[in-house]
Order: sequence, then C-alpha cells, then structure tokens
Amino acid sequence: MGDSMQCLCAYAGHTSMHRHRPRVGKEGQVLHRSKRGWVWNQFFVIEEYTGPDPVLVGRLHSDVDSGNGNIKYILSGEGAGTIFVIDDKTGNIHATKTLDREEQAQYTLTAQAVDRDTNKPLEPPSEFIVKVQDINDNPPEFLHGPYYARVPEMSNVGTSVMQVTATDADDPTYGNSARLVYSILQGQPYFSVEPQTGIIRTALPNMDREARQEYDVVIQAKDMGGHMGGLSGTTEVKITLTDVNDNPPKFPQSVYSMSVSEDKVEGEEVGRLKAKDPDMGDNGLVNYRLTDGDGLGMFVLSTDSETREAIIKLKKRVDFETKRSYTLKVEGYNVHVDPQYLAWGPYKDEATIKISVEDADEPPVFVAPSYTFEVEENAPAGTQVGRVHAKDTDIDNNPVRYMIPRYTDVEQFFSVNSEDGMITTTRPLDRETQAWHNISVSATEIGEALNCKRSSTWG
Ligand SMILES: [Ca+2]
Ligand SMILES: [Ca+2]
Ligand SMILES: [Ca+2]
Ligand SMILES: [Ca+2]
Repeated sequence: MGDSMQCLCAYAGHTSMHRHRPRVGKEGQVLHRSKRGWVWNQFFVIEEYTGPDPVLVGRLHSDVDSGNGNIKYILSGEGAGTIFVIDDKTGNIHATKTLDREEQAQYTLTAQAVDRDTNKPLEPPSEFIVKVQDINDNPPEFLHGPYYARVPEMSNVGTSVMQVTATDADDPTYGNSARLVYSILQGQPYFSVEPQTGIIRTALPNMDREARQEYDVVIQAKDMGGHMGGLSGTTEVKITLTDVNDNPPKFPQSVYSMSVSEDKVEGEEVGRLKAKDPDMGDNGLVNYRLTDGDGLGMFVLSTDSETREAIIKLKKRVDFETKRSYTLKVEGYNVHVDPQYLAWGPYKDEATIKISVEDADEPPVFVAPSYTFEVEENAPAGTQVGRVHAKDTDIDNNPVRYMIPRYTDVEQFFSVNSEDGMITTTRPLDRETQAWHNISVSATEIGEALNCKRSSTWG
C-alpha cells in the first residue's frame, strides 16, 4: 500500500447545510485522508430532522476500496451502532434517530477500514466529529420572571428601572437563532426597553404615584434578531412607583369655627383640624404649630399621634363676660422635605380658627360669702335679723329666690323672704339657751335648676 492509495474519503449526506462547509465536488462533504491526517474531519447533521428515512450523515471511502467487497468499514465511538450506523460495505453512515443539538451538540467517532478477511487495518483509525447543526427550535425564555421593580415617582425620563434578560438555548455562535431583541408589548408610553440590553427605563416625565402607583409591563424577547419568523418569549414586570415628597400639606378649609363654653376647665378639648397630605410615610407626615392670633395665651395645640389631627385645648378658662371670641392661626407643615422638589412648595399650609365663647348658665352668687347678724333675745316674732343678697352673674340676670333648707334650722327659728332675702325670727329667742344660730340660705334662679347656697351666720 503506497501513500497514493492511503485515502479514506467520506461524503456528506444531503441534509448537511453548514455554510462554512467546503464544497467537494457534487457529492458534498468528504472526509479525505492525507499523509498528515484528515484534511477536514467534520460531518454535519441538522438537528430535529424528521424525514421518513434515516439521514445519510456521510460516507467513508478508502481509495484502496476497489468495490469488490474486500474492505470492511468500521465505526466506533459516541453513538456508534445506536445513533450512527454504518454500512460496512458501502461506508454509508446514517443517523437513526432525531438529534437535538441542545441535548448534545457533537459526537466523536472513529473511522476504520479493515480487510474483510483478515481484519487487518488497511488504514490507521482516525477520529472525526459529527456536529449537530442548529436550527431555531428554542424560543427565548425569561427564566427569572415575573420581575418586580421599583422606581421613584417623578423620575427623569430615561431613568433605569431594571434589566431583564432572556436566554435562548439555540446556538449563539451560529446564525441568529439565539440573537435576541427586546421590545415592550405593554407599558407604553410610561416605560421603554432597550432592544439590545433589555434595560427598562422610564419614558414619561412626572409620573405621579398619587395618581397611579402600579404598572404591569410586558417585555418580549425575540430571536432571529427580532425579524419575522423569529421565536419569542415574554415576561411580566410589575413596576411600583415609590413615593417622594411632592405634595405640600393642605387644610381642606381656610377657616375653622369652634366654640367653647366658659364652664370648661383647663385641658379640655375645644376642637380638631387636620391638614391633608397624600404622600406616604414621612413624606405625608404633618406637624402643627400655632403661629398667631389673640388666643395664643388661652389655647394650646397638640397632635393626635394616631389620627395626625391638630387638637386645640384650653390653656386657661375663658369668661364669656370678659371676651367672647378668639382667633388662632395654625400652620401644618411637612417635617421631611425633599430638596429636589422645593419648587413645588412651600411644604406648609395655614388655617384660621375662630373660637367663640359660649355663655354658661352659672349659679347665682351671694354678694358676701357669709353674713353675721345680731338680734336681741326675747325680741318678738317677726323681728328682722338681716338681709342676704345673691345675684345671677349671667347676661340674662334672672330673678333669684331664697329659702332656708330645713336641715340647717331644724327648729325653724327663722324664715326668709323668698324674694328679697330678708331673714326674720319666728319666735322670741333665748340667749341663755342658745347664743349662736348657724343657718344656711340658698339662692335659686327662677326657671333654672341652678342654686347656690351661702351660709348666713347669726349670733
Ligand atoms: Ca436549536
Ligand atoms: Ca432561538
Ligand atoms: Ca407631603
Ligand atoms: Ca408623593
């Protein structure tokens, strides 16, 4: 066997379509043995081929084969005898199964030509590779979707929200089967996606969380460079706008009317008001302070930590007869202001509170807290002892009626004129028996249940 005879050739089957494959005559691919080894040593089989007959992968041929059947071609290696079968006479290699490149992209096999009778090698064994040629049979997939992303409201157009990435199981090194282009199917005009990178960006200025907080965006990845006929996959991206402080507090009314009765004591609640702020958390937190008004000394302001209302309370008791109305100016302001949105401020609002003082029906008051009268012993019944006097302090100035409660003068030594308060004896008194009589007189406003008792002491 001279060198010129040492040529084992192989011819490729019809389904091989690799564009880099050198053309060798009309037969197609051939494995050609030279002195230094196989000139090229790859077969190509297209994946997922589902024709009626087994695919002809290629053909081994030795130059020493004269066609009389003396040569036996032997195939060994990955898939030999199962996936790849060889006709040992003709050297034809067929694939018996459908191949999936994404499962196994290539097979390493060994070709041999031996003498059919002696089994002596006519050629040294040589390795070659069957490459499974890609077709675009895998759509892009977003393995990590659905996605959740957050971006501050009012972000500038083009602010990056997040990057989504799809994977494609097809061959990235060959053709466009795995060349992906991203597009946005849902979510315009608010958001956009960069076709090459999958980076989602804001696309509209002044997106306002207080108007709308959630966006359901759908991103598509398409292979074949996004062209017609490509396969595609989609994913959902839930985008939430996060809050910034872009709303100043606002009192719903500019003037609030409240009233307080003069009989209320210090610390009593007079009224509440609340400024609205649609922002969230600290951005919507409103504090209050009294800034002005003639009621500054009479009222105090506190804040209900739960309802965030301003509470006006009495600092001192008010008196209807002295002053009947007060004014307060209340400011509601954001504690946490974002310097970026200062121009939309000021982040405060002012309201006026008008507080009217209500007249309370106060009981009549005796002119003196106590009275001391004298009367001689043995003075006849009906002797005038003295006069007590109580006044209604209210504006109405109702008439007052007097009486002596029975328990303060059990033996009824005295009587009082119910209209003018004159106290008289009912019988002569005996100093040696009792030198002092302590009695009480009550004064009652006509038509009211209020009364006031003042003791009248007589000795
Ligand atoms: Ca594929
Ligand atoms: Ca693909
Ligand atoms: Ca705010
Ligand atoms: Ca906001």
